[in-house]
Amino acid sequence: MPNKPELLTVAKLAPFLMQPLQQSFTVHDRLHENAAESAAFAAAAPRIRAICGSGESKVSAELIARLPALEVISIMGVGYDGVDVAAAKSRGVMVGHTPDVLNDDVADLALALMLNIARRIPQAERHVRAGKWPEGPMPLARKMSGARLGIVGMGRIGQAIAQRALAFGMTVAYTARSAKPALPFAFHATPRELAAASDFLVVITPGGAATRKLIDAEVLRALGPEGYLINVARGSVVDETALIEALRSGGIAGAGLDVFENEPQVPEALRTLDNVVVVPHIGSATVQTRHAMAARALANLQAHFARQPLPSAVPECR
Ligand code: 8YV
Repeated sequence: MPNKPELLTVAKLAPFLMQPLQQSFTVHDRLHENAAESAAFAAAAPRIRAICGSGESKVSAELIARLPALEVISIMGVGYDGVDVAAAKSRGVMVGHTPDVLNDDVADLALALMLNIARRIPQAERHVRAGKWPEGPMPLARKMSGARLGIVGMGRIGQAIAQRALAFGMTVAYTARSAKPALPFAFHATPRELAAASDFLVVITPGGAATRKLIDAEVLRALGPEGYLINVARGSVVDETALIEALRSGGIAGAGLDVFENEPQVPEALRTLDNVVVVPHIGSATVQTRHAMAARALANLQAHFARQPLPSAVPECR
């Protein structure tokens, strides 16, 4: 089909998104990243009308400026902190994302990390696999049920985490940009105050400039030697250097981390300290959820090229 709109991908996309994209678009797969193909990118750039990427993708003002025909950016992820939305908006470029369909998975992983770090499940598993059980039992772990949970960011995923925590008999409190009086949970004005009142502090706030290093040395000090930090948001929200220091010195009890400042690089300390559980940004990584996210990312593009509003435009573009 000669008239398919041209689309640039800015992430390695799963085949179940790439295949339908290729049916409707002429796809330039990460052509902008490849220095050897810079002439090919320069030639295609004036015709590129759409971008598709993942939650971690960078779509800078510079890239947007290089694409004069760009109309729409579709992110397969709820987070779009890598997209310069202001630059897109100033050019009238729409930005879409994929909220809601991943709430359950990310909330499930938050609880899984809490249980894993508190009950020391990875350590216990290594103990058995290494044949050490006959040498003696594991040290006693930390009970999670009934403990105090603090949630940083009380959006859709934060509320899904709260719901699950209630089933564990936990008391739930939160901090957010503003209090949500309809929710039956205590509001704290700052992460520091929330941390001081929490046994588990779960971070699930959007990334970006507004939340950069929101969880700093002071917040970790308030969480204290009995407290656990869980991050299922963005690595940028936590001061990783301060976190490593707190984990090394016993300033906090432990951490469960799905996200990191410089993915896929994980600092050696976080890979080797015993009071840390690390997983490679798998919050939404189930077959069911990733398929649902791909369908939403595709629906945003299809709606745009059918001259319809995006079914899930980011709030700034609604
Ligand atoms: C994925 C995410 O890592 O939704 C987000 O914001 O970070 C994740 O679900 C990714 O974007 C999948 O494409």
